[in-house]
Amino acid sequence: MANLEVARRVAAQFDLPTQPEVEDFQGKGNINLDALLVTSGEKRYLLQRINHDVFAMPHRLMESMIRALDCQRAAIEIGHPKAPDWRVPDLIATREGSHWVEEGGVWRMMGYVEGTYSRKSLNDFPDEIRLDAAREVGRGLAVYSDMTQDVEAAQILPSLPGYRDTRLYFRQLHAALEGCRTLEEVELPDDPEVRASAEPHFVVALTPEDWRQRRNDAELAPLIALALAHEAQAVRLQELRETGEIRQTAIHGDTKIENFLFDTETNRVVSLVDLDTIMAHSWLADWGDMVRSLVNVAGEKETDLGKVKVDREVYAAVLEGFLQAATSPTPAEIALMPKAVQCIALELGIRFLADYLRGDTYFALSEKDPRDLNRTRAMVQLTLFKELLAHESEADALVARFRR
Ligand code: GN1
Ligand code: MG
Repeated sequence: MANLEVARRVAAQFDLPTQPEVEDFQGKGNINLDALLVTSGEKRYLLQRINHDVFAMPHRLMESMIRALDCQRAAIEIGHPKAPDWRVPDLIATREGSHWVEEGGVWRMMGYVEGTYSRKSLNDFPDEIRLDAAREVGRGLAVYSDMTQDVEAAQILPSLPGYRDTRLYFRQLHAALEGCRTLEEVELPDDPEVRASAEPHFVVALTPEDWRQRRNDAELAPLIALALAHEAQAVRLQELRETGEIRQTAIHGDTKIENFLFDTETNRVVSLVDLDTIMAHSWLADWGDMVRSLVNVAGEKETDLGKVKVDREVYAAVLEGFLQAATSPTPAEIALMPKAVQCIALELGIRFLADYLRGDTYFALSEKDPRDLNRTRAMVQLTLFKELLAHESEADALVARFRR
């Protein structure tokens, strides 16, 4: 982590009204751990250093992000009918007119979207608005996707090659399960960019003893077996994209609940933030990621697996909110909505699992985190996957009910 001194020096290079004050930001994500809240004059800003260990191409990330911001702004200017209250965060330029500062990595600053809040779980909402919030998140994704539909998927250069590449994640899981310690032992991807960004996450970074202990964990065994038994199903979404049966658009790439901003007054979703992972993929990935995060009201770090369930009412509400507002999904894509949720829960489950087994190289732990955090996260997502399988026919019926 960069220290506060560095952050202050970086903050001072942005074009702000007065000498900025810098403090740690509480709402950081799992990847960009250098996140600071900056106050200057009356306004607040978010300063972040893009984690170079994960995002090897931060300039591409910034380019795609700027495109998505510009597209949303353009949609608002022409009066997008579904989003009278949509808010787009400002990207703050430096005094030299650049969009970022390079100092031990790439730093960017965004205006803080005032008058909004975000939550890590639907359980954090008062009961009486919980289902409205789920509906709102569904509507919010549909609106965001509409507004950014002019971002051409073909022009987006991946900021994180290999991200949401289910096949690659399974290869990494197999390498971690086998305890591979050198790149010679693993099946690396052919694409040189994907290889460069994925390589560090193919080999075990634990002592042989620690690895053995994690690998022989009896509680993990049934979940590992479940994941491996569904490998072919998980890769299905990817295959359908490759054959063109489902379309590729520029998706958001990280649509968990905490990236949706709610208006403090109206409790409507008015923004979708964290534009680090814009990429060519199917909107079904955004849908799946959003739903797997919403229906598990216990959250991503629950240690009591008995609490990890599919909240039926929430599933119905988010589906209704999304399908009522979405304009572009094809019938073939709509039919895949329940499967897509399963795919993303399983995919995320094996990403956490592989990372735990090899020694937390990707989802790095901060000093405050428990040492087995990625084990917990893996167990939550894989348990959720199991619950989603059991809920599939109900989900299919809901899709049939809400599709127009
Ligand atoms: C990571 O860093 P954050 O919290 O925005 C991850 C997502 C996962 C999410 C799970 C680039 O997002 O894919 O769904 O954690 N982002 C990346 O909490 O890997
Ligand atoms: Mg993110």
